[in-house]
Amino acid sequence: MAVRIEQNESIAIVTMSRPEAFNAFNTEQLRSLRDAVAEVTADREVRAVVLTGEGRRAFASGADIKEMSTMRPSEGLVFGQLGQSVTAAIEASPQPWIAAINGYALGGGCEMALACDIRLASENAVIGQPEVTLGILPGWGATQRLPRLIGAGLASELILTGQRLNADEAQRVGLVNAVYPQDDLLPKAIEMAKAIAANAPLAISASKRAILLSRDVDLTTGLAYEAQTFGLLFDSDDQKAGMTAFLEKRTAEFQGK
Ligand code: CO8
Repeated sequence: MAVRIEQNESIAIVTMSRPEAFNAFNTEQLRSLRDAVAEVTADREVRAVVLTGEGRRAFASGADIKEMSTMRPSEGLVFGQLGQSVTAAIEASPQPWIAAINGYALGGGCEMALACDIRLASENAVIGQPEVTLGILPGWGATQRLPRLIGAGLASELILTGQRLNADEAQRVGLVNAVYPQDDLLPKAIEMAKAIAANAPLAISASKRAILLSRDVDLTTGLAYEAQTFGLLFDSDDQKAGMTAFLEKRTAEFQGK
């Protein structure tokens, strides 16, 4: 199976598995990831998702260079749109996604991580956008998401030089939040996912949406959206459950309603 989904309590772990090519995305692998994203997104039992790569060396080494090497413009467009539909689906998912970057995250691999809400890395991670060294540009969102994450100057340097960052450099520029030894990465990502999953699901997905919106709108519009959403959450059972539990000095059980 090219993309595996495992359930761990209310967490889904999605593993991109094409180890013979460092988990590179050919069309089949992209479709498998698209289907996996759709499956976990539709599963109301899943409250947070960890995305990682098979093995100890790669998260994903990017789009499949062999498959791309013979593409004509129309095929490149379709391939680009397919990859963009996956990154868009990760962002549109109500659950937060944590990328556990366990090795190479290059090109499209980095772009999948950029579509996630939070990025953690192993000490051996190598992250970059080497597309211009291949005569193309990042096609699954890095020209748009990377500048929004780390600023236009640093994003330009990474994309235009094709330079690869090690884990510490990636953390320094804010591309990843934390760096762990390889064996600790997945447990740490799962721990963070479970901490998120213990919170109110509607509040989590509303927060995710508002944070994503902050990239695209001015402050006044964003604050108006925040206030509207804040008000709407008072119509949820979870708001009553959370505040009642606080007042009764116990832990809340959230139903996502
Ligand atoms: N595509 C296809 N095969 C790959 C890829 C890849 N991206 N990466 C690795 N492989 C394969 C190798 O060809 C090799 O296969 P084989 O054993 O059959 O020769 C196998 O994986 C192992 O690779 P290496 O022998 O090269 O292993 P190393 O440890 O020496 O190096 C690296 C590992 C550093 C990951 C190296 O393989 C590498 O640099 N790979 C390419 C990384 C890259 O440039 N990625 C960006 C690709 S472009 C992209 O992602 C664009 C996204 C947007 C597309 C939009 C389309 C319109």
